[in-house]
Amino acid sequence: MSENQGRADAPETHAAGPAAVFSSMEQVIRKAGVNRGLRALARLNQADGFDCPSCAWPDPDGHRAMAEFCENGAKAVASEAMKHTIGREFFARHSVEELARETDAWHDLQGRLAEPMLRREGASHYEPVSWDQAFAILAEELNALASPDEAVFYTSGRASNEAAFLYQLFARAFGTNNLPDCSNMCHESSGLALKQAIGVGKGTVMLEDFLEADVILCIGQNPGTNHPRMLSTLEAAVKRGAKLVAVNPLQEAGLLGFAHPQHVSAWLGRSTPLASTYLQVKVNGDMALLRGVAKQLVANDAADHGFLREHTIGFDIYQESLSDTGWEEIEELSGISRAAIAELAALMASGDRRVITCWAMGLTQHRNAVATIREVANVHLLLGAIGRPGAGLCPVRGHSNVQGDRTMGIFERMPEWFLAALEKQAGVPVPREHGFDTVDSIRAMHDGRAKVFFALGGNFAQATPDSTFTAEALRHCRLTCHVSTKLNRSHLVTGRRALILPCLGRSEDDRGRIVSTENSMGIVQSSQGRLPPASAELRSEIEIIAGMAEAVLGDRGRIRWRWLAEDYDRIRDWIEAVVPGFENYNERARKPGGFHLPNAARERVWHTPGGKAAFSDAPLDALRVAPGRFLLQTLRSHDQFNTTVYGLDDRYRGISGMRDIVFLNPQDLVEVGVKPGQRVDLTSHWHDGERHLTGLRAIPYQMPRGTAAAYFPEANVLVPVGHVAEGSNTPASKSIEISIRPSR
Ligand SMILES: Nc1nc2c(c(=O)[nH]1)N[C@H]1C(S)=C(S)[C@@H](COP(=O)(O)OP(=O)(O)OC[C@H]3O[C@@H](n4cnc5c(=O)[nH]c(N)nc54)[C@H](O)[C@@H]3O)O[C@H]1N2
Ligand SMILES: Nc1nc2c(c(=O)[nH]1)N[C@H]1C(S)=C(S)[C@@H](COP(=O)(O)OP(=O)(O)OC[C@H]3O[C@@H](n4cnc5c(=O)[nH]c(N)nc54)[C@H](O)[C@@H]3O)O[C@H]1N2
Ligand SMILES: [Mo]
Repeated sequence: MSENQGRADAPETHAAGPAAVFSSMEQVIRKAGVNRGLRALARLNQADGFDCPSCAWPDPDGHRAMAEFCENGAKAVASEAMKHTIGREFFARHSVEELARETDAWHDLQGRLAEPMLRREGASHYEPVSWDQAFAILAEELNALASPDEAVFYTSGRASNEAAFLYQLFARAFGTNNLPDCSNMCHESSGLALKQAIGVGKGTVMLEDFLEADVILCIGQNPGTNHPRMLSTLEAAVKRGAKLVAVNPLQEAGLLGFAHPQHVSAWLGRSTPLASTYLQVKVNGDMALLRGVAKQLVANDAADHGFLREHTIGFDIYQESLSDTGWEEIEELSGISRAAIAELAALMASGDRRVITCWAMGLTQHRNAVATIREVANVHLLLGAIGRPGAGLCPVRGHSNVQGDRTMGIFERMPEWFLAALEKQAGVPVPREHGFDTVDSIRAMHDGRAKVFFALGGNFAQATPDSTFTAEALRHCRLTCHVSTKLNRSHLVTGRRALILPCLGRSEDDRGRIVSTENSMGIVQSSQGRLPPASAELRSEIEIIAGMAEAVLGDRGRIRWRWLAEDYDRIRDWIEAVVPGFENYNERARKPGGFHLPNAARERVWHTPGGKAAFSDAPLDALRVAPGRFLLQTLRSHDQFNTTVYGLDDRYRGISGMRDIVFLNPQDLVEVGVKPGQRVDLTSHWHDGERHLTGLRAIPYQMPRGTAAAYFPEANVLVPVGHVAEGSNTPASKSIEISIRPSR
């Protein structure tokens, strides 16, 4: 099918292979140039190089291949290492209004931000501003607030540990815990569910566990696109005899098979089949599926009774809720047959029960996300599949340092022990009242309770729910300020005044200094950029935070910001003094391969209120939509990193040259009354009203009836700001009730 530009062909049946290599090299050379691009790739994820800015999947401990990166890591580096820069001439040529009319892909192509820019009140264009003037404006606006709580300090997950620590220290020394971050929209539900269930908000497995697992579940995750390096791990596990079970409404190529781009066989057209079982669950049907698995495990008397007795609480009540749940309900809500569920339960209980469950946004972005992830934990507790080799829980993080940022205190609700330790180390009072998370921040800006918005990275205007409402919120601010590497929409949806502060990217030389990051499995490693900076005006994030802190706080608090920022070892010494697990930080961060942070649950020590791992007996439910309506999930294409759109292809799903599409079951197309490729209008429904997205092309795809899928961030206009996961306040970006009709 094709219309104007854009084509939909049959989806692929495996991921990577030679096409992945061609696609990444093309991007690298076109954007960064042969020299700069290949130099960057040579240092990517090497022990003495820089941490890949794409995903948070860990690097192999021992041998590293010469090219330890994937297609999408290469695209991320190409985008960051671009040789083109945009400064005063660019912004003089284009008004803010003009720039706002361009697409996200166009923004990314313009090049690296080169110098600090200011949009004055009422001005149509940005103009250059000196760093000192920029800091003075921040000081003027922040110090004019009636309360420090009228400021919001957002973080995206690329900030290094050192930058993140200094940043939260500044926000708290200034007097607020308003530290929302991208995690609030991402794995917040996992963090909360795991904290409740096992006492730590992180996963419990290491890379080596994948080499011992018998069964690996991959639920609500598309690793072929979003964690491509994970495919080599899965391939090795499957070749060794482990079974991979995929749970996903869509058949994703990266779960079906893999052709390792560094192996000759892939170039000969051979791939390794991956998932041996593929359960096309209904959107939001996972809790029912997992409860069905648990019910069957108990019926088979397959529970690990020794583990239950010694390590868990709440099993009795949970067992009652299992018997109270009927198979009909389980089948109806999950869309999976009882027989298939029984088979999965038998597989998981076979042999030594070395089971790993991996998951990502397909579980975290639903109203009942926390309950669903606790159901994952329930199943693992039943099997005793946690805290032993080859078994455990594996939330697969998104941004490369999102986990580290949280460890560093980027969180609106840090626990008392952290705040007390920070206060002691810094010698300044630290506020205790909880701050705003992402959704709260949007509301607070919208209704005037927050007036200054500052972002360390990210693209708040585009990543958040209800783009129209969020844009209004940002426009209500007195000042919006972004520390960024690339132009994005958040620079164009401004408060009364706006600043863009351009910073070094991870691939660039920061006068020889190193920073560090924590990956998805709790390994802390150093990262050192080597490329010459894209512009001489760029500063490191740490220098920018210190410059702002000095201007805003002056002598208040007596923290020597500049002294800390001069030598990052000093910041690491402070981190060591505040955060447990960072003993000899400076020395250990410099060791090749870094070091592991302690993880009590991995040792079967449970830091929960009851001192044991806890079952959850949350009532079983799934989002049901009104008759004739659809459940829409928003997902990533293969050619984007979150809001950064590299291109218009979604190769594995057979899509080229378009993003304005909605995937539907072929029979549902008939029901809506449209042909493949015909335009439809979507309306989302929530009790606060309706939102619209018009003119999407309907693309038939093998997926459960009644469900739909469209791309993030274009479909964010449809996500209601108030429809969030209970407990974690994460926007339910995968559970949007919509109606569909042919465009007129
Ligand atoms: N190249 C690249 N890499 C990335 C990113 C990127 O944008 N591009 N983003 C990074 C970030 S921040 C993150 S958080 C991760 C995101 O990684 P993913 O979570 O893999 O990203 P999504 O595209 O949101 O995919 C969600 C998957 O969940 C499935 N799904 C949706 N709803 C349900 C459901 O109800 N049940 C189940 N079982 N499945 C469901 C979708 O079909 C899809 O396969 O990737 C990180 N890595
Ligand atoms: N509908 C819907 N919405 C979603 C999601 C979804 O699945 N569906 N996913 C959610 C998820 S999982 C996440 S994590 C969020 C992501 O939300 P964000 O983290 O806010 O968004 P990104 O697109 O990752 O941010 C990209 C911008 O970061 C800047 N940047 C890149 N590298 C650096 C750097 O090294 N330093 C600095 N200072 N800036 C840098 C660039 O200017 C770039 O434009 O979006 C969420 N929103
Ligand atoms: Mo994320």
